[in-house]
Amino acid sequence: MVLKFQIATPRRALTLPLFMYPSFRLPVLPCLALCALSLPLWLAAQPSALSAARGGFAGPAAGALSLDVLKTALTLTDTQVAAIAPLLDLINKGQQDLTAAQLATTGSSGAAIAAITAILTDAQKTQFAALANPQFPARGGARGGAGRGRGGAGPAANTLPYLSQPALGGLSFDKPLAIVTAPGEPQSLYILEKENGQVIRIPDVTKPERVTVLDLSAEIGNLDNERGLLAIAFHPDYQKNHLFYLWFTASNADGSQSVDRLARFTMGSDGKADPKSEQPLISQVDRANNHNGGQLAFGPDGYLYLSMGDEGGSNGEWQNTQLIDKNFFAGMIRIDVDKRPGSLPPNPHPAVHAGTYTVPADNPWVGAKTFNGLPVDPAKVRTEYWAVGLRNPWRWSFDPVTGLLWEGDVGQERIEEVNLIHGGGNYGWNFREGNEAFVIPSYRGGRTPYSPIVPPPPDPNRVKPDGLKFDEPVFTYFHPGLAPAGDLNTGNSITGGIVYRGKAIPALAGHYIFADYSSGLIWALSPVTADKEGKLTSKVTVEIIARRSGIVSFAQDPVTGDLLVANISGGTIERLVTNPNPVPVVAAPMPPAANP
Ligand SMILES: [Ca+2]
Ligand SMILES: [Ca+2]
Repeated sequence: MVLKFQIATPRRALTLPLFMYPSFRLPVLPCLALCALSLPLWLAAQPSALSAARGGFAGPAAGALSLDVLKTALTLTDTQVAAIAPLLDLINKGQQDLTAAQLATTGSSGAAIAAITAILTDAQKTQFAALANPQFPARGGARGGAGRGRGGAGPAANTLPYLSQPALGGLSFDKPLAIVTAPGEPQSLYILEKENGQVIRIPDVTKPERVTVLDLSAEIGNLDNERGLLAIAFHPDYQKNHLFYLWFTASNADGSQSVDRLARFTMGSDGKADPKSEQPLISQVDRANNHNGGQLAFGPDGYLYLSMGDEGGSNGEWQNTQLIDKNFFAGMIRIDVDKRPGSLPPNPHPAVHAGTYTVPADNPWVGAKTFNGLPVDPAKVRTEYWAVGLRNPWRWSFDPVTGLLWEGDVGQERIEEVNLIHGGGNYGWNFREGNEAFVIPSYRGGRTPYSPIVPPPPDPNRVKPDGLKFDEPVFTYFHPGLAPAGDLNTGNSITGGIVYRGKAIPALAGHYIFADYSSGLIWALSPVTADKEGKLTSKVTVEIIARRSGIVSFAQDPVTGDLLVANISGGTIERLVTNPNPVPVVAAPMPPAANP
């Protein structure tokens, strides 16, 4: 199967036993090496003025750019106007309704922004940046030195005001990739080790010691690439029922195929969980070693939420996207592990361990007869789905204060994205990547989202129905080498984070903090309000606040409220702290994305 996969993605540089490799275009090893070499070179803490123009900010301020306004403000020549008009049209349309010919000739709204920038003089570029995003004055403007309007002494622009430093007394871990707390345990943390299958408990974070509470190494088996022990969540009534849930990769009964498995375990009275206490709930056969999701967490409603990737490979080639009546992939599910009165049995499916959970009756596609304008059989729908159209929703979190569900969806060719997930949301993959139309690189010019190189052949019914709209990201950033000049937001693999609710750094209160695994950039997205459909009802600002590569997960210190990260590269759990000597920053070299 791996061989087939490699054939299917001929431009993949090498087979990587590495984690979170997002695009199968760039080798992560060289990237990480470059990142390490560039440690003295920091990225500027300059938010992307232009990212708003490509729809990165979905708030009310992100309106269409007017040619008339640009003409006046930039004093455009007639030649410039003629060249810019169609490019502006492309940006403002967001590619939702462009023709195949337009897509083929212009490529993307990002390319359009770059093309406009290339047409402008330096002075015009500055003006264009300011107009494209009025929330961010152009570099050297009002942001400089005076803080960022958060109240208090905000750090100066063009510095990285925070650092990620070892926490937990410098304890080391083997490829740590999840950190969670358990209800009723105010001092403890649980950490997953990806490949040796250990669930580690730190009984008291103020006196950190490792205690292995479950060894799942015998079951997780195949560990290549993004496989392994991936996520953990404790039941809200954990103190009474001692139940917790794991999401991991394993083998099916005869060992012939890899599965993504959701299973329940019971913690024993001795503080250890017996692997034999396992009760699987879902075992989804997964043919590709990447894009296995996923985060696992109970929501404020007490239901269990779980995110799944698109099975893997690239381009959505396993044909699990934009479907609700096939397998458990490319979305987020919401299930009732307590089988409350009124919840419904799931529709039968080979992946479902019958009787182990039910489906909340208000899940968005319960009883659905259509999806994306096409008929579906309600008896065959995966009623477990809460949201769809996700590529590899690796990490996400509920903000306990606002209830908003923040998710980072890993991109493929060009763009990483932050989403606010809501029930019934469709986040676009693989018709969209970030805030652009997604056109398969080997298939440009056509509108089918399918790769022509992997059987079965594309289903003609899967051409995007005209007029179909998707939930757009809250924030996006480009892969290296693709951003317009001056946009220093970059990376290859987003790690969704958490909303900062600690006390040590008041300037970050209520900010959504997330990172890119590859570039190491860590961002703070300002507090927002949103409607029930995840649409922002307030302005948002995003800025780079620190840099640390290898971050695969975020959590909160249960005692201090500090922001913690799992650094899979360093084998450490780290803490975000104020940088006593903010470092001047410049753009750091990264390998260009090998996109068309
Ligand atoms: Ca997979
Ligand atoms: Ca999307």
